[in-house]
Amino acid sequence: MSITLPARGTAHAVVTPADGTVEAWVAEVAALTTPDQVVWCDGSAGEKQRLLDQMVESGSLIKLNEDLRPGSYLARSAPSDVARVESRTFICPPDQADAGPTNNWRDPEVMGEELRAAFRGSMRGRTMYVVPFSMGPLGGPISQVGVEITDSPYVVVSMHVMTRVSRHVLDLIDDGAQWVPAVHSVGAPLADDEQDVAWPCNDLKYISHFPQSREIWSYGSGYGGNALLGKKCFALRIASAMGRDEGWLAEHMLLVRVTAPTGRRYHLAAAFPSACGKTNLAMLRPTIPDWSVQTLGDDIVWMRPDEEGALRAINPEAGFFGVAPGTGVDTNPTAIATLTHDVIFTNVALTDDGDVWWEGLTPEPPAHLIDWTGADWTPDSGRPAAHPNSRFTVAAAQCPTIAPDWDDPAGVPVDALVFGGRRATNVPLVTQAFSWDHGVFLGATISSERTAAAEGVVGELRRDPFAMMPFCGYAMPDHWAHWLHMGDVLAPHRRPAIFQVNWFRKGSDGRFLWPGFGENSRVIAWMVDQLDRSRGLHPDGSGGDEGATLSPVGLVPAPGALDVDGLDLPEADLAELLAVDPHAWQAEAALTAEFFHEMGGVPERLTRQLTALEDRLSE
Ligand code: GTP
Ligand code: SPV
Ligand code: MN
Repeated sequence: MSITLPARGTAHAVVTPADGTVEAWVAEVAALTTPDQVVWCDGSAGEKQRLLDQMVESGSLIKLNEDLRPGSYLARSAPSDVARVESRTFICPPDQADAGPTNNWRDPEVMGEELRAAFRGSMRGRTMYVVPFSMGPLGGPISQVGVEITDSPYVVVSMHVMTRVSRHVLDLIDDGAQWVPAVHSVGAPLADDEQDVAWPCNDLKYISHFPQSREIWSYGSGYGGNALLGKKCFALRIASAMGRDEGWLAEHMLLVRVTAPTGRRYHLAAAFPSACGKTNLAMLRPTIPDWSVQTLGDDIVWMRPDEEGALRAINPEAGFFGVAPGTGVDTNPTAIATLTHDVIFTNVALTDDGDVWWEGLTPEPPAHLIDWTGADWTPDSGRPAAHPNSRFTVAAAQCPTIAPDWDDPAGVPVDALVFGGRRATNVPLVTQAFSWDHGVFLGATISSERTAAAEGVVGELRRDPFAMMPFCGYAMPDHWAHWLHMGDVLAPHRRPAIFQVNWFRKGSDGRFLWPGFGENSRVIAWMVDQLDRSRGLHPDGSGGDEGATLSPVGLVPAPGALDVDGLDLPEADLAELLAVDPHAWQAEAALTAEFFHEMGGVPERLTRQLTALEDRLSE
């Protein structure tokens, strides 16, 4: 039997298994954390149901009304454990420079020591579950496998939905597949006869990543990206470092297939910061006739150059962990249709008839609810009934717009890459990059208003390059260099076009200028039109740029090129949506110069892009 150690033979960070086997590693983790029992999971429906029933029994899940929301459950977290904790997220390569200027770095040996102390006895009184999982279809050429150890049954059932949990993963590892060991504990050991709480967690938290040994150790939180370790920890932070080493990309992106009225298909991968509309765009229902969108993924994309020099993409996840508030029939009817059965809701409100509610689900709130904290709520309570970062966990397969081939291991060829953020000012509704390098510059300089998906002041503007600020497992400027390099590897005629969008621009009166949601299909249609032109496929027979006009920040739709037919959009609003104010942009460019300076080590190809922008602005 041939077995490879997770990181090409690198020493483990926290425990040292006798050999490279999963069994030895599990034994070491059990010796450290001292659970009552160890259960190896198989990913079966029976296993999931047993755990769900057990959690209902113990009071950590509420079973929803079987007639209204079959197979569905509500979890309420501790009020201190409601989102990712970036301040306690650590990237621990041996050399601090590899973590870069934006990550919290700790020396791996020091972190190993701290983690050993935290995890010692941390599973006492609990069951330790061993969850073998695949990110991407099992055994696929772009897929990767891992094993999560957790003492949280909520995490196990969530992993069932979000990843492919299977014993076959262990066979792949036996056959030599590289694998990511991931250890999670809620950090709440139980003394003899101590009664458990509904949502155990610890005020002390560690979300620690070891890119060199490709290990993850997470302590103290049971929530989302902190605890479902296949998601942000593996599929973004560890995978981005793998991608740097192995020549691929792991990105915070949605993935869709757009079919135009011509019948031609286009694949778009789009990066937006957390809670900025990836799920909405992934499930877009076009408002313009004869266009359709199929969903491939809503949060993470892995992309690799193929033999033809195209960029092939998969969604490594198997489910959606989506933001509930703001999801309603008007904004995302597809999500509403996805959520009719077999959903785990976390931190939404409970209705009197045993169903769920959140702000934005219906225009009028019910007269009475139990809010996400378990307290009585009425519309005049003066606080939201659902937590702003409340979420649903649901299988991708039950989304009505899921592409029939969404789990094809070979993935899809990407035609366009899109970067976006939440910007009330300056950033136009849509722009196209002049070149790959300019597109990488757009990605590198995204800034966005903070949302409730992580701790921090909501609304505050922050840089979020590639929407990866919280998720890049290595130095951000190196990530940009890697993107530049990937562009060089791709065949010029297969290299995706790059766009930037902003659905969130506001008028001076504070309202959104763009209707958004399904109407975003109009912007997609313009992008597709641009792709057709560049490929000589446009009906007017030209490969020219009649669809676009030059602005200092990129190509913007030419007058009349963006289809706004039937939209109640005043001419002035459209102008404002596409406007580029040179003075405001000079200030943006100055901030970008400052940002690049703070980052240090910015690739010269990007500083040249900044200079070119400054030149265009002063023309
Ligand atoms: P993560 O799962 O946190 O990575 O985020 P996400 O990008 O998938 O977030 P999601 O799609 O759930 O974004 C939800 C928020 O974006 C809600 O507040 C929506 O109302 C808002 N949103 C999404 N699309 C649009 C849009 O086109 N216009 C406007 N104004 N808001 C939008
Ligand atoms: C995000 O915050 O970008 C999410 C949710 O997708 S979590 O998985 O909790 O990170
Ligand atoms: Mn996300």
